[in-house]
Amino acid sequence: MEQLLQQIEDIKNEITAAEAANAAALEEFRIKYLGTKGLVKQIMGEMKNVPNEQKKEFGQILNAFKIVAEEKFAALQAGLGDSAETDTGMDFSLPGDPTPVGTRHPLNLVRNQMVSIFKRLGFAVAEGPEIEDDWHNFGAMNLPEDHPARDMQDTFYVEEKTADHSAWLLRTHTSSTQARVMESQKPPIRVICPGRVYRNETISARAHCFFHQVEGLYIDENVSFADLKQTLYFFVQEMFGKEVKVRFRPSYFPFTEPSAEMDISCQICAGKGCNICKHTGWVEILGSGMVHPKVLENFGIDPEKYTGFAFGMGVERIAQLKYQVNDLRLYSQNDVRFLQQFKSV
Ligand code: 2U9
Repeated sequence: MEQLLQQIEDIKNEITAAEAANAAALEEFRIKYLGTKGLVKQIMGEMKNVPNEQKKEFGQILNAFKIVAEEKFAALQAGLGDSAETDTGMDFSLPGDPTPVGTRHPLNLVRNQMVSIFKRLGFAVAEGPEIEDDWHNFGAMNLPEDHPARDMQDTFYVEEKTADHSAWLLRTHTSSTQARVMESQKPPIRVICPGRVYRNETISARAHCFFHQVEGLYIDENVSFADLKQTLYFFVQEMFGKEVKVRFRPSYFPFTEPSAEMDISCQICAGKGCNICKHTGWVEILGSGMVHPKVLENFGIDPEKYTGFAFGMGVERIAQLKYQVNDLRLYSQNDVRFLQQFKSV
């Protein structure tokens, strides 16, 4: 006990005599005496060795000791002045430059939401290459050799067509990825393919040379058009809310038969009529249909045994309806005034 009191007295004297010419010396003082492994903490730790009847008295001595160290630190700090300027001439007390926090791109937000809805229905997610060959993009999808979509005016070709009609191109839909899934898997197949696709269009508010799709494919025994309708109805209810109404219109795609386009009640005017729905109360959001038997045959799948449905939709279109984005160019201009609006989404 005697020895401990003498030690405290010595340290107190050391503290009283201490000086700090700069911020570094001040920090050294703090670490030596007040830090988590500092002398004040060390001495405090001796409390457990003090006999019970002396604990009260020793506690008071310890407290006074701690206050001496703290007050000296405050005095040294005050002595250095407000700026806490160091030898390096840098003022660490100045507030830092704010780092702007980025936001998720609206197309990523909507794509993620779409993917998560279909995942809940048991769809797997597949991604594939953006540079494709003629077969996976067109041939396998039952697009005839003279189909206008294959025209240079509609498709970006990376390489000229060769004599055997093979060519490299930028995929015009993500169906090419579904083709790759069908090549490597046997039914049942339940997959969605999100991704960027390219079309040779003049850029305007309503058209762009690239956009994003989510396509879906479900092949199994006894898959019916009723399954297609219910799946897509579930999707729009999750995406736009339970109040949404749907209608199907007959359509034509080379890769599906029968084919249908789906409209939903206009989310902007709740079906009353506005510019977005051209005063019809309905807006088209996707194309769909039963997979054409020829497409199944292309992958060695027996159309007598298996049936399937497929659908495709544009992510930009869904985002437009959800967030009222009326110019496609906004998605790729990287204007922070546009992007920051999706901060809290
Ligand atoms: C396989 C078989 C069939 C995918 C489908 C559509 C209908 C469709 C468009 C919607 C708007 C493209 O983004 S968009 O311009 N898509 O209308 N897509 S059925 O059909 C498939 C896919 C894969 C093996």
